[in-house]
Amino acid sequence: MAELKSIDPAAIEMLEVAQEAGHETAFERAERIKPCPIGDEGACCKICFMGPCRLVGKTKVGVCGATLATVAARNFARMVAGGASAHSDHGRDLAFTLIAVAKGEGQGYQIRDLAKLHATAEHMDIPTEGRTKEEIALDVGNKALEQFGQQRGEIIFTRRATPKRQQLWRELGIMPRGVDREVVETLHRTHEGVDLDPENILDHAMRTSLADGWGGSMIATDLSDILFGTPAPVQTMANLGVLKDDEVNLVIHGHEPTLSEMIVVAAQDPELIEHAKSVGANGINLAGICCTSNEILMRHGIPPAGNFLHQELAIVTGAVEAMVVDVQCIMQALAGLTQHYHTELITTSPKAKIPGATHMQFDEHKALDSAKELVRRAIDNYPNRGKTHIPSYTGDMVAGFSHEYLGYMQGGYYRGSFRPLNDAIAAGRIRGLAGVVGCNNARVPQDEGIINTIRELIANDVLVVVTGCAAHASGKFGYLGPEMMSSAGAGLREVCEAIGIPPVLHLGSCVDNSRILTVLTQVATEGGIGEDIDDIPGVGICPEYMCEKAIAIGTYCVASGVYTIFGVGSPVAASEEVTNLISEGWEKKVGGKMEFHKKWEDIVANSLEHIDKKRADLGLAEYDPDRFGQSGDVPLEAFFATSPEERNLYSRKAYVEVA
Ligand code: BF8
Repeated sequence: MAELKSIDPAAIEMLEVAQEAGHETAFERAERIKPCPIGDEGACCKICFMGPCRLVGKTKVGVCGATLATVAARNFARMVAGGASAHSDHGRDLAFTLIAVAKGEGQGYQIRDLAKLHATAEHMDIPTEGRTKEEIALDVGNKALEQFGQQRGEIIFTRRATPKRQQLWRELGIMPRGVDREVVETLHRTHEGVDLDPENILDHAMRTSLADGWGGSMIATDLSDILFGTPAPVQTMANLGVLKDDEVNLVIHGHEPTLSEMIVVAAQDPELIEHAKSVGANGINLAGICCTSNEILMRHGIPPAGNFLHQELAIVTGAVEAMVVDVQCIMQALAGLTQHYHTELITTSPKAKIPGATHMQFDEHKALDSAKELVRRAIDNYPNRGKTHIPSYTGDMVAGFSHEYLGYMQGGYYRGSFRPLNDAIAAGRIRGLAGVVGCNNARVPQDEGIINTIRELIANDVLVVVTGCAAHASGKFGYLGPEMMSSAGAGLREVCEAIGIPPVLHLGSCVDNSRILTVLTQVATEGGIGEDIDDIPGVGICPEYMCEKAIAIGTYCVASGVYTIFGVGSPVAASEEVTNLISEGWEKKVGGKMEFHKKWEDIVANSLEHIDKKRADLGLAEYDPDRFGQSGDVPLEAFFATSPEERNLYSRKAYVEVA
């Protein structure tokens, strides 16, 4: 039974443990609670109190006369606003942290990446010559903050897009002005009785999403790099097996790197390590869940205990002394579940409290003190540990591929560029590019869509970049290790071997999808495979999306020119008009389109078809899997000889063999 819920053997094992203990998890709740079929497809309008109106059957309009398309478009736009708010508020908090550090008020923090500070300042027209790093950082922090409240003009990082794309956004009237302004305007337009034209609503949804991708998220990424360092490759392991039976396990869960960075520092404090030993533990073991995990993984190699659907399973191991959470993707169920274990659930953000959890508010001005207190608390809880069950599964992985590092690895310090990548795509060694990103969703088997999509893509010579929970899945299944070259097509494998990279590259957390925008723009700017993002043979894929943030990311990818495919099912399926507006309609406007395909096989087929079409449009050589090398052919023959059903399970078999 549990096997159908996840393809991850660690999850399957822990679900059985939870079941034996009589504890329900999201996996069972998703089975028990069927989705509301009306809301599921975008046909429920609960914007005013004459409703909620369910636009099904003969009911074609709501009490106010709103059509199904208007309702579905409004619901969609509100999802984008919700997602954009989450990413952008995260970016805003980093601006506050940078300002505090620049003023000497950010205890424990420092400006780690001077080169990135200078590069960011340059992008913001902030002078650097003859100024201290604190002076520059203060200006960068303040300029970043301005992007949120700006009322007119253009969000500053949109100038990083190609000139052609910037011009297109201006012509379409979707160039974002300020982050907060676009989000507020979405809420206004979608209030009862305001914007009732589905197309106009969806245009503004694009504008709002651009304020996220090229605004809030990009600010979050850049300022994190300045404060904590721009990632470079690190080696570690992923999955619940990273928890340790003989050490204090502190799991950090959520999204913002400010607190987790300090916890990494605190966990190395000799006094605290001694304290851990004094309570009988052999040390302090940090692990992560969700995107906070990605942040400290990318910069310090802290191992991820898993992705979104692992948060409850980590508690069920009985081996977690404290789960420290900040914001986003934190299940309320953790509070109830921790009652059955010694684990202390600790909330740290004033924005995110959970009844039943301990609240220890994090103050960035006393960051190190706060972090030490949290680590001490976890240590003090170690003697309360009862029986544990840690599954032995881990996947070896390499993470830390910032866009700066991608340039560096292709040409070295002096000649860093995207030319080798463009040449490989033009020659057909690499068929195309794919970003596989996003969540787990308890409504579909965990990791199945992500892993099978990635496996098929690399086998077909598509270079894959991953972020968010899709990156965790890739790590768990060994896809982020160089060994996976043997599963790549011959051409892709040649490139990976030449550069020394796995065929799947971990680019970071979900706000780091902004790195993908930067990479694609650099590829377009390098030349040879088009002038803009929509010319590039590439796709964006979110196989197991779960939340509004994913929809916001998908929308800014589309508005930036990317064909973006989601799995699970469409939140606007009830309206054919909206379905067409966000696919063919958006493609005509911005070159990217959004589609939803429930089966990963369809996601792969559509992706490859699109990549080949873009190759043909560019006049590039037709993709031929046999043109390059012989390496990689043997395992692939076996792989392609299997039926799609067998391939569905192939990843897991391979994983179990590796494990
Ligand atoms: O921001 S991928 S489940 S953890 S929302 Fe959440 Fe989705 Fe995971 Fe990261 Ni992104």
